[in-house]
Amino acid sequence: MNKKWWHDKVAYQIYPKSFLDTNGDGIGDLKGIISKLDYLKELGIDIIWLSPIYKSPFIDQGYDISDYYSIAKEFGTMEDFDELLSEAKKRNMYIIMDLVINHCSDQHEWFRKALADPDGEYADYFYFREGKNGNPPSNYRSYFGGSCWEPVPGTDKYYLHMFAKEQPDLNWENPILRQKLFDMVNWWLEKGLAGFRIDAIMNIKKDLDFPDFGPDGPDGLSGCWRMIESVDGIGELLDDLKKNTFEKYEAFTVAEAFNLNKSELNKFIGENGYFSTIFDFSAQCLSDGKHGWYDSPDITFKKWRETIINSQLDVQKVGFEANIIENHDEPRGVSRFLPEYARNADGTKMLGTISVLLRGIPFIYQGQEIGMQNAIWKSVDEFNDINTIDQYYIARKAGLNDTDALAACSKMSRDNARTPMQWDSSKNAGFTNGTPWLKVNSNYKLINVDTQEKDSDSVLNYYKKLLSVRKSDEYIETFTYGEFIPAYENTETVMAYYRVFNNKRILVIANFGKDTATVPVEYSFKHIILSNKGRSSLPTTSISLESCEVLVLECDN
Ligand code: TEU
Ligand code: CA
Repeated sequence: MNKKWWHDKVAYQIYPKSFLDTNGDGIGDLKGIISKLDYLKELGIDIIWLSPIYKSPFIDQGYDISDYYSIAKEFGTMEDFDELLSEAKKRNMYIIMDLVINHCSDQHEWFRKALADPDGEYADYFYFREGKNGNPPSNYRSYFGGSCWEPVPGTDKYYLHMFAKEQPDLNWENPILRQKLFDMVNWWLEKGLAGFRIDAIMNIKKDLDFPDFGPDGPDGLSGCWRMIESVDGIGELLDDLKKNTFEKYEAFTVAEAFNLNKSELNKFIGENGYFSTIFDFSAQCLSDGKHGWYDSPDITFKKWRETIINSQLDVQKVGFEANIIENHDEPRGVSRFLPEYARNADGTKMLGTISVLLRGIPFIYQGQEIGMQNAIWKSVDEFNDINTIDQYYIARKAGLNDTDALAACSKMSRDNARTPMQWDSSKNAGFTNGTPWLKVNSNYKLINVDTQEKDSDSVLNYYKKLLSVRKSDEYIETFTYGEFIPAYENTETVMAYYRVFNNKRILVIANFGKDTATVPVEYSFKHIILSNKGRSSLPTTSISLESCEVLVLECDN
């Protein structure tokens, strides 16, 4: 395998709106990010992914871009952005941006021009289609509810939007549009960007027949995702994208690509794949409900363990996946993957260790390093997210009362990860002097950066150790390239794996159970690399792990 510059890096996702506000408007900004670069450097971060910071009406928090070449005024200016790039560079850190090219905002000039002349060239930047017998062209439900088709005023046509109606889908079949997108990507790469996280990329290839599917909900519609799941030909588009942009710059790209088959992995993330890496969402997908969040199943430990293990085994034959426990679309990992008795500092460290030492690129989401948790939501009015509000009404329509619908949304809401970053125990968790755009989690006095910096035993200080171990001269190759070998799979509560490279073998082992778990030693141990409970003596014949205990051990290979 040819080594790439990003193979051994650790990444961190910033959700700018909720990171740090420096001018009191209640919205995080670029100056806030710049002021925390040293914090991130010290944590052990190399690559920073910024969720969208482009000009936007913020219908979907910036995932609706109205100008790909400007910075949203809420976040600052292009000068601020250039400063961020150069300050990151000084610290040997890399900035990647979100690339949202399946759709743009309805306020983008392309879409305005398309509406102004529905038969003109800009209409062909989008999917404008005639209706069928007074109905939309097909029966698709968008991800955020309602039909995917919105009437084009003054015509008998509709335009396609797989997300909100303010997010019209871009027509990737149009070579002129493609070239404009490539030019834009190259413009940012020329500026010194290290790469992109690529949004909803599986959505760019449509079935141009737009066939109807059998209804799958009481609204009589069928999820639009069925169309993209059943169409071929995305590969050519992705290859074209890569060859015209990323490849020339050795850019690092991480795609949001759901539902890939094993057999497609090589094309996506193999040596000559379309992308550097893709996120492993397999554990997140375990809570997909059949009809929505209200029927989302609980995740059992065994299912979660099996899912992570299978995914690691499949991917390591091919390339690298990006490992997460949470992101801006998902609930907090601690609240989701840990049983209630484990949602404490030890459990948080344990979950972090298992995730960060997997084979692949670790992505840490802001606040994960201090163990931020889901918020307690008291009313649907507290949510801001378009998706959450839609899911609340889906639950109500399915017959749930307010309390149960709210509980379903509280468990799954994207706003759980979007509450402001908890910096200290002062008002608004030190996030803003003004009124935060989304409420601060009420636990901020217990969980915040400042308190944890002062406590040598904190989650934050543990994460620092964890990342420095992963990146240490001694172990970096093992954790980067080492084979992943699952261990103790037949136990009830132990999640464990070896990482093996050349003459080094490391065991990562954790007990997710409520009681102590004991397993026999398979390889004798040399040295404890990491322990979340301050263990200092090496296990000899058996390993007994307390509840929520994790150990990283170097073995005699
Ligand atoms: O998410 C795309 C995506 O995966 C959604 O279909 C997802 O299933 C949905 O958000 C469930 O909550 C990306 C971004 O990460 C998300 O924040 C945006 O809202 C979306 O694209 C549209 O740009
Ligand atoms: Ca601000």
